[in-house]
Amino acid sequence: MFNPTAEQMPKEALRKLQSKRLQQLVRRTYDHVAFYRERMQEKGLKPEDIRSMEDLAQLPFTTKTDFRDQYPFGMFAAPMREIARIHASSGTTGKPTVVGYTKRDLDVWAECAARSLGCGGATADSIVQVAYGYGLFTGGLGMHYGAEYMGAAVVPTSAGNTEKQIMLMKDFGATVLCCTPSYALQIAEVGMAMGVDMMSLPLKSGHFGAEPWTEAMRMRIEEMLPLKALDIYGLSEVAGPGVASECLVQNGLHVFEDHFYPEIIDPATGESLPDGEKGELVFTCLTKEGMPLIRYRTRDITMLLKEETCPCGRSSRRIARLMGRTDDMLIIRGVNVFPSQVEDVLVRIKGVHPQYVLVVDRQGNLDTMEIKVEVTESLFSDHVRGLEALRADIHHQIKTVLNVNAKITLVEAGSIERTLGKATRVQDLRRLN
Ligand code: DLL
Repeated sequence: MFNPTAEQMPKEALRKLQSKRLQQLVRRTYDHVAFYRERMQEKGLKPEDIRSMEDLAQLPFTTKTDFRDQYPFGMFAAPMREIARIHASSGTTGKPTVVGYTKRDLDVWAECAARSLGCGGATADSIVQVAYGYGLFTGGLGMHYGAEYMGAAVVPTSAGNTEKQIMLMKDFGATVLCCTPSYALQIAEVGMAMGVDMMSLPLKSGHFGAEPWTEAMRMRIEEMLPLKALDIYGLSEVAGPGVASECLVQNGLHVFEDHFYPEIIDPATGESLPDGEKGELVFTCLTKEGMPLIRYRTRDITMLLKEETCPCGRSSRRIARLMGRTDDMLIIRGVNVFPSQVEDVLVRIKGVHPQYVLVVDRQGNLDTMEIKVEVTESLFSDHVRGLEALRADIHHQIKTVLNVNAKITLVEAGSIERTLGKATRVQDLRRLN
């Protein structure tokens, strides 16, 4: 464990620390960010009204739209001379979300990324290959500084150049791999095609995140690479990777809640939901200086696991694997579908590669969904009957599990475009019409 004092802190001490930090946060934002001051004034709140975590619910939420309205630096609480780095998350439409970190924020983030690596057993002896993209995206630099903070040796390959990536992984003896789960799968596939015995590499843990993935995908990755595939979560606005991480127990992600305080709310009403109920994840950044956040609505869907101690000894609360985002949810003829649910069905079917695209369209007034999915080469070169049976099986399983009548198109292995970062799983043509 990288920081046992913080990671095993008794609940009561943690609660006290959080309350103290919340008071400081509210004071700081009230004094330095006009946006927060106005919001608090609208509710008739003064910083001294917030004395403990029990008072948090009185504070208003912050949304992605608020960020856009304050573009680029309106949410910063520190002057530019104290801002040490700026990241931006790729808005698919319009302006990106801009985040500023002070030197101390970067240290906290690196420490939390180091805790995440420690969750998989990494130590100063580890060789950490960082195959997340470096740049405005927080994945590369986040894990890079986390590994350095831990004292491990970092191999900053970034994403891409996959064959060289595999050669270096083998020659340098990387023990830890950090990348998106879809890219981990691609590394495994390319390695096999190159004739590298991937299962004989000295890899021990993989820290995969930045996009939704499933238990079934974890099984696939662990069959192809000799590592424990662990889920890591983060978002630029809060800190990049290292807001929460799975440990080797592989049952939920520990939230580093001495810095990032989680809540789950009903996305429709904003009401707080009890542990064990699925809803939207909300974060309050208790210690951030550059761009503090109060009750930030992430749009990510998960739940806080019912409190029970984790065998790993960490005391912090855990969130379940993320299902997707409220804005990823497709509504097909009135049925709610997350791409991760489709993945979960596909990955379990023999002969299917977990590479797929969902094409959603509208014919007349009716929504249609086509699932294009890759199948193994041998099946493709087989006679047509094998393919027909597979197509019928996928159709049946999607209908049974998701209650959606989807058109299934089987395509050759390798024909769906690979991305180096976050995979693009949906083409929603309805938005173009
Ligand atoms: O994706 C930070 C990150 C980098 C996390 C590397 C983990 C590993 P953004 O680009 O700002 O930051 O995107 C944040 O990605 O709100 C989620 O919707 C999604 N996301 C991140 N991690 C996971 C995960 C980084 N483990 C957005 N499972 C978040 C599912 C994830 N979705």
